Amino acid sequence: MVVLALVVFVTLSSCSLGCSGNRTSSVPKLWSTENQSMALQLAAVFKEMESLRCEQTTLQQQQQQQQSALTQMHVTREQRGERHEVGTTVLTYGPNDDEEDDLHLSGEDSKRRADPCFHYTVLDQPWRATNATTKSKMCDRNVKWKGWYRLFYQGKSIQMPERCVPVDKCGTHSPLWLAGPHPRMRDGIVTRKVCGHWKKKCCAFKSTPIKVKKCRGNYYVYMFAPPTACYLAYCADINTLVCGRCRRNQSCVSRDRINWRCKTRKSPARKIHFFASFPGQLKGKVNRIKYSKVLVNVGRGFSRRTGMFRAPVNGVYQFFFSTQSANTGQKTDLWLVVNSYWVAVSHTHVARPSSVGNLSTYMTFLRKGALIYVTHNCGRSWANAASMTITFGGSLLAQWK
Ligand SMILES: *[C@@H]1O[C@H](CO)[C@@H](O)[C@H](O)[C@H]1NC(C)=O
Ligand SMILES: *[C@@H]1O[C@H](CO)[C@@H](O)[C@H](O)[C@H]1NC(C)=O
Ligand SMILES: *[C@@H]1O[C@H](CO)[C@@H](O)[C@H](O)[C@H]1NC(C)=O
Ligand SMILES: CC(=O)N[C@H]1CO[C@H](CO)[C@@H](O)[C@@H]1O
Repeated sequence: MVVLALVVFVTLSSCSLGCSGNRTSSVPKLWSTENQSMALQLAAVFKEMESLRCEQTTLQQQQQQQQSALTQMHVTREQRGERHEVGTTVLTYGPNDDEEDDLHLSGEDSKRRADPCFHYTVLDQPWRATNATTKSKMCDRNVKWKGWYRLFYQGKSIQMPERCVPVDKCGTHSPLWLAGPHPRMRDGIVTRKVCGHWKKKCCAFKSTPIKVKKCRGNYYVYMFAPPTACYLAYCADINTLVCGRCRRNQSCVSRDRINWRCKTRKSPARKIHFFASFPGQLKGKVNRIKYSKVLVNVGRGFSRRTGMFRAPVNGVYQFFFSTQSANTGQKTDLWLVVNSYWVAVSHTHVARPSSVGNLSTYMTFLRKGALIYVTHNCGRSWANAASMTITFGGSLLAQWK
C-alpha cells in the first residue's frame, strides 16, 4: 500500500496500548448546543450529500421528460406503418431483426412505437457507396422521402460519410455528405447540414438539412429530404461497414473521419461514499467499533455487520472519524486501522472532567479489497441515537486502474 498523502488533524501525544483511567465517572446527560460544533459539521456533510442526490434525481426526471417529448413528435408518422417505393427499389418497413434488443419488454412498447430506431425504411442501394462509380447518375430530388431510413450496404449496416467525398462517387455527380458529426445517444434527434461536393468545393451545394438519430447497437437513422438540386444523392460511407460489427459496449470512432474502428467504452467511474455512526457509549478497549447506524452507503463498501469498509476498487480514498469523549477527564483515543496498520488517531484529553469532540481525517491510496475500520483504544466515548458524535465515513476521490 502506498501512502500518497496524509492529513491528520491530530498531533500525536503518547498513548500506549494499555491506557487506563477512572471509569466510574458518569457520562454527560446534557447535550448542549455549545458542544455541537462537530456534530453540526458532520450533519452539514450529510445534508450536502442528500441535496446532491436530490439534484441528480431532478435532473434525471427532466431528461426523461425531454426524451419522451422528442419521441412523441414522431408518433403519428410512424404509426401509419406504410410500405412504399423509392425509385425502383422496393423498401420494406423494418422491425430491425438484427437487433436482439429486448423486444419483449411490454413497458417499453409505447416508447418503441414512437422511436424511429425501431421504425425505419431499409435503404440498401449499393450504388450509394462512397467507392461506387456508376455510369447512370442518380438524383435524390426525384425520390419521395418519407419517415426515417437506415443505410445498408448489401445487408450490412453502414452510415453517411462525415467527410467530403470525391465527385462522381455514390452513383451521382455531387455526393452528399453530413457536414457535422453523427449525434451521440443522449443527443436524441438532431438536425444536420448536408453538403454536396462539386468543382473542388466540398460544400458547393448546401443541401436540405436532415434529421439524424443514434440508436442502440451502433447504427443511425436518417430523415432524408429532397436535396436542393440534381444530380445530388445521399452517400453511404463504405469505411463505416466496420461500425456494424461493433459490440454493445463499444463505440465506432474515427480521428480523421476516414478510418473507423470499434472502441470499447470506458465503464463510468465508480461512486463510493459511506457515513455511519455508533449510537451508544464506548468504554476502554473496543477492538472494532460496529457503527450500526448507516446513513450513506453508496457503492456498498461498508458493512454494518462488521463495521468495516472494504475498498471496492483501486483508488484514492478519504476517511474521517470522530468521537466525543465522555465527561471523565480521561484520555480517549480512537485509531483508524488500514490493512491492520494503525494510521491515524482521534485523540482527546482534557485534564478536568468535560466532554470534548475530536475529528480526524486521513487520505490514502488503497487497493481493491483493503480493509478499514476504527478501533477504540482507550478512554470513554459518548453518543446517543441522535448525536452523531462517534462517526466513521469516507469517499472514493479518484479511481485508479
Ligand atoms: C483534538 O485532537 C488534537 C490533536 O490530537 C488535540 O491537539 C486536541 O487537544 C484535541 N481536542 C481536544 C478537545 O482534546
Ligand atoms: C467497395 O467496397 C466494398 C467493401 O469493401 C467492396 O466489396 C466492393 O467491391 C467495393 N467496390 C468497388 C467498386 O470498389
Ligand atoms: C464488452 O462486451 C463483451 C461481450 O459482448 C465482453 O466479452 C467484454 O468483456 C465487454 N467489455 C467490457 C470492457 O465490458
Ligand atoms: C454543556 C457542556 O457540556 N458544556 C461543555 C462544552 O465543552 C466545554 C469544553 O470544551 C466545557 O467546558 C463545557 O462545560
